Amino acid sequence: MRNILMLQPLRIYKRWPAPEDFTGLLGGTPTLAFAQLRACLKNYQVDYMDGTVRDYSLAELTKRAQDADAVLVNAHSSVGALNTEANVRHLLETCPGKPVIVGGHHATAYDFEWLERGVHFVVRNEGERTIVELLEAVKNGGAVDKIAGISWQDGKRNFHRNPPRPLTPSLDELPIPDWTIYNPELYYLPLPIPGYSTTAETSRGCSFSCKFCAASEMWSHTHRFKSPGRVLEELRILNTLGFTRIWFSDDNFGAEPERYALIYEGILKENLKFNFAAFIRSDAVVRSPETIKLAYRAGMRVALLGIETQINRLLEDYSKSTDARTNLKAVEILRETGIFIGGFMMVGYLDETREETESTFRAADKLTDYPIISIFEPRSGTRDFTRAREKSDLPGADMFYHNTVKFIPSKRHLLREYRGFYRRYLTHPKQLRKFLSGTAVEKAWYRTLYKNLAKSVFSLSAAKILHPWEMVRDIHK
Ligand code: B12
Repeated sequence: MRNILMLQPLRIYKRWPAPEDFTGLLGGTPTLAFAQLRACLKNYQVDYMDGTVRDYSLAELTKRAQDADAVLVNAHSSVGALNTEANVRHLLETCPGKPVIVGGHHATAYDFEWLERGVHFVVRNEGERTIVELLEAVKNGGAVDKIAGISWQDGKRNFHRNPPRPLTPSLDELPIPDWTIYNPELYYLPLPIPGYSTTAETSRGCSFSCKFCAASEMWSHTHRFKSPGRVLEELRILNTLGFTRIWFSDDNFGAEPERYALIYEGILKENLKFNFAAFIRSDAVVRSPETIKLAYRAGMRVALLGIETQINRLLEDYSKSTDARTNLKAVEILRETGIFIGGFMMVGYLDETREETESTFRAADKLTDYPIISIFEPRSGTRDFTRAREKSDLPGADMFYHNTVKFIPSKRHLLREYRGFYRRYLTHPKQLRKFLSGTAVEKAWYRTLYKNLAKSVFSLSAAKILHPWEMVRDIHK
């Protein structure tokens, strides 16, 4: 076995008039997972397809899967699960017997559900060492029952969950991701610097325990950092390859300001050229305003700030370990520094009142340069999933799928308000001003947003018009 197909599933189901994946409106970034896994699998020929940034036909998927000895599929989220499943079914039908291996956040949370849907192996949690052992075993027809971190089915369709694999103690031990598997022309981040866009990572996990967060569960609430030297080594390679716009995948970027100050100083000293966006907590911003200023000089242009709400009762209920005052302070610091705030906000939390929801919509408008509002969804594995299930307040039995149209029953009415908010927001003259004559980041951000929104709205098909807002099958051939 020498050839592998790495697959970011095709969008067989699409939604209209707005796409199901709102973040996708702001450009395209690859998952880092495949660059990282590819670096561990140097002895294999790797083909890569990313259905989030290109429309491939199913015939092309069949052909490329048939040419491979195994197919590795990224199962990322409940929102993407329907597409991922459609891809998997297609592979199983057109390439019988070909090993189909899924991994990622969603696959980890729903391993047996994926086995039920026919995949042969699920790689849970961290994939680097597991995939090497698994492919070796598959190649040699060896036993898989001792491979830590996989779930699998035997010939009689009995499902097995092997013990978990301990996390790699130091991220510096991982090979440098191989970004050359991505066609850089296909990706785009709305940042003003010229050059290619991609994803990189300085740390993995988060030691906080927000009740709604599935990501920190994935890494058992640990937070591991790459050393500043290692991060700089990766950044040097990225610049050499022409990548200048970086989306850091870290769930809690900048958590230890001293460490990040060394990275920013290194970027400046070595004259590396970047603009970057990162997910950052308010308390990390407030802890060291000086480091934020340094971050700006090193290229931080967008902070994806986890504000959620300005209601302290709710912040406490989430176990967010921060408060409204810290959020406000963080916004002040970022604004003063000139960093664009993509503010993550959440409405529709379990027992949130209407007044609280309205206040969060108002705060979203006030505290962010662009509000990224989610209607609360209880994700499997989180404490909130258990809470919602106890109250029978789940939109779907197990949340394997989530279509961003159906929310928890007690908050279904919010969808109208949510759409109304964005309709008003996106047509408000102040946004149009940013689009036409804002700062360089504002222009890049709003132009990308409006262009992609228009593309989505005009991607009409009979099925979409008949079932607006639902996921409809879009490509068949
Ligand atoms: C980049 C990114 C995106 C990009 C690109 C996604 C893509 N093309 O895959 C975009 C912007 C498109 C995106 C969109 C969304 N995303 Co996103 N995204 C991320 C982000 C920030 C980084 C992913 C990454 O590169 N991580 C770094 C790599 C190294 O880690 P990893 O992905 O976990 O991969 C490791 C293992 O999981 C495993 N692995 C992963 N895949 C595979 C596959 C195989 C075969 C194997 C063997 C192993 C394996 O091995 C890797 C190395 O150990 C993560 C947050 C995060 N920190 O991971 C969220 C995250 C994955 N996204 C999330 C969500 C919810 C979404 C959206 C639903 C958001 C929205 N409401 O619009 C959409 C859904 C898109 C869709 N249609 O599915 C959640 C998923 C949570 C969950 N359990 O459901 C996360 C965890 C963010 C969060 N904190 O909530 N996303």
